[in-house]
Amino acid sequence: MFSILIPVYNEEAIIEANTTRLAAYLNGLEKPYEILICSNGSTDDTDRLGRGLERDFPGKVRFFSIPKRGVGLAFKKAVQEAAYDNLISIDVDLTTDIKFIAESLNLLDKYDIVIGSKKLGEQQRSIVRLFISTGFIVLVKLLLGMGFSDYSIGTKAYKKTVIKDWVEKIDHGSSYVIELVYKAKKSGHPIIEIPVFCDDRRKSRFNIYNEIFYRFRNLLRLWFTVRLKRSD
Ligand SMILES: Nc1nc2c(ncn2[C@@H]2O[C@H](COP(=O)(O)OP(=O)(O)OP(=O)(O)O)[C@@H](O)[C@H]2O)c(=O)[nH]1
Ligand SMILES: [Mg+2]
Repeated sequence: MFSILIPVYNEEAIIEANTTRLAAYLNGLEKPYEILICSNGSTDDTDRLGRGLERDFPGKVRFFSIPKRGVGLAFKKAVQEAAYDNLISIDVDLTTDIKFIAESLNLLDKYDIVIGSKKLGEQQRSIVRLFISTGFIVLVKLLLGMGFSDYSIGTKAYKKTVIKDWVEKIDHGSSYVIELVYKAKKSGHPIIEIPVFCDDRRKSRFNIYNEIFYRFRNLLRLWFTVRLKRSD
């Protein structure tokens, strides 16, 4: 039993076809599931199409649209609404191999977080994005001593019972992944990282410069909080 969590923002071009493809794959796994799609008030036709998907896949697809911007808020809403303990987060572009879903589902029997890592697998992404994510991974290692190699929002799996209290306090943007992984690691929860294969050459929904500034600021904030606690 599992819940698939998908944040969407202005995805009218792909939301229908990709949700349909995903549902076909999930039906093949022969386990109860639900797909929770959450938009932050998209300005294109995403919300209308999302509600249509709810009607087309009754009991399987649920769609939410929340007015406040921020992918972290969409994640929080989906976690609060999820019916199952196994949560798997993926991007709607399905640019990362969806086999991650079956693999992570098995691993959630033993682990509380499964990190799908593009760096351990293979990735076709722009040089700029590769460079920025590598820089971020190095900084996380330096500042927090945490050596995982993918903190993007997609292809991550979580036990809801483990993260649900922390999720109430996560930030509004994409930094929630690092916050949750850090808290889980610090409290001794088993975490595993596995390779994923990604071919993502479309333009990102995130503004790359805002994202760099935002992620760096939040990483420093987390580092600072950790240091303050250590010197208590
Ligand atoms: N709800 C919501 N979803 C968002 C927002 N921004 C992006 N998304 C969704 O987040 C997912 C990932 O977005 P992408 O544009 O594919 O991100 P990416 O740059 O390829 O991601 P990386 O793997 O980090 O390189 C997609 O399903 C987007 O629709 C947002 O502000 N709110
Ligand atoms: Mg993408």
